Amino acid sequence: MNAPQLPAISVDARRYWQSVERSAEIGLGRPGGLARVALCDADKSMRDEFVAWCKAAGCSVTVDGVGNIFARRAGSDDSLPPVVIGSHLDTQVNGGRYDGIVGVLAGLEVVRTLNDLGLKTLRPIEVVSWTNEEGARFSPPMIASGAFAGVYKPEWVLDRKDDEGKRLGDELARIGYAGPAPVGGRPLDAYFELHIEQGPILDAKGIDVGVVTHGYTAHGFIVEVKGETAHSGPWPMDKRRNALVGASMLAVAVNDVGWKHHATEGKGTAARIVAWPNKPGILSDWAQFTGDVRHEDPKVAAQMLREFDAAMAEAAKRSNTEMKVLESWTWNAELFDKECIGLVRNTARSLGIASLDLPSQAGHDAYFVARVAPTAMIFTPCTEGITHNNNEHATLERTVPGVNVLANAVVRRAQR
Ligand code: HGY
Ligand code: MN
Ligand code: MN
Repeated sequence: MNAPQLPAISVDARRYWQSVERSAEIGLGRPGGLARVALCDADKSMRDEFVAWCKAAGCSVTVDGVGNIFARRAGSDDSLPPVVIGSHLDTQVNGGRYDGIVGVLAGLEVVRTLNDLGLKTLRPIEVVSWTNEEGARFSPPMIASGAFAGVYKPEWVLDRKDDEGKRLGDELARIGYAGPAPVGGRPLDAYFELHIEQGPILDAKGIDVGVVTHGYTAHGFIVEVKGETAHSGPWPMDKRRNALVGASMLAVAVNDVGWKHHATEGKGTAARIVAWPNKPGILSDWAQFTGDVRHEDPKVAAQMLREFDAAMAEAAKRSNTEMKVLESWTWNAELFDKECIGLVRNTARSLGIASLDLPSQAGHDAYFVARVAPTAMIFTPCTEGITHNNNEHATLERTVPGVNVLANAVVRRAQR
């Protein structure tokens, strides 16, 4: 069914970067950063802006039941499954202005460039912005791409609550993005995600394009700790059941597991502790601990999880509390598609753009989409790998080569 290959295309760098800079004005956080957490008012403003841009570029826009936004550019044979480009527009609480955003807006720029050139691809092209990739407000991360991939049920996603008890589904309705489209269950020809590397390698090596060959396996968990309130003063140490102490022991334990595997780039993260009553003068009888362990080798990641589980049993004993894993999630990306990876690598070569194969240590929506469609990722440099921090930095000059590789790889894929 192959259609004739189209000539190599170049995106409009200035226009692309203006869109990135406009996004950087919506949901300001600390100086230079963003705090555009999922489904807040700023996320609504950014969604509205993105939808307006897509419609102005002639796309039809649909929103699914968990707020994923799909902007579609028709193909000459519109019955064919689309080639999809995507990432996320929500940010961490102290987020940067590039994480996720450069990928969604790269997809929009591909559409705009094809419009400029009057080129029609055989297959439709869609640009997607996934809801709540970060998981900063609603846990777990990547929840909406997970629903699209059938990993989570939409009802379960809609019932997730934030720290104020607000329900994800209600917040979607409040901002006008509780969409009518079914969540997932439709074929995609392929999915490509451009994302900043969130590591130092490309920046340090002066290479502008990363070909992501695989992802680290991550095991995330939320542990509930139950104890007993008591007076901080008279209550004897040997009778104490302080849930805050139990959760703190878990924080140290996951950090120790990370250090134990540091030599092979293993990571152990203590991400969050909440406790009640968490007040002076009284011991806490409830706590929740969130963390994760990660490793490039799935077998070592599993070993790290076992080590954490053993430490949890020890911590429960030492703190005289009850501990239970409330929730857990696993990401890995050995599922990235060899043909799509090869297409990215060969496209870079044909454009004379140097590239480097490397793994992803951060989780991405592509990890879940890879379970339902051939998927590949393209990394672009971020300065010193700084990310999830308002000092996250990227440049037009070192990002646009990746956008051109994306554009040409997608067009080639959309012609077959
Ligand atoms: O946690 C992660 O790696 C992703 O950024 N949510
Ligand atoms: Mn991201
Ligand atoms: Mn992120």
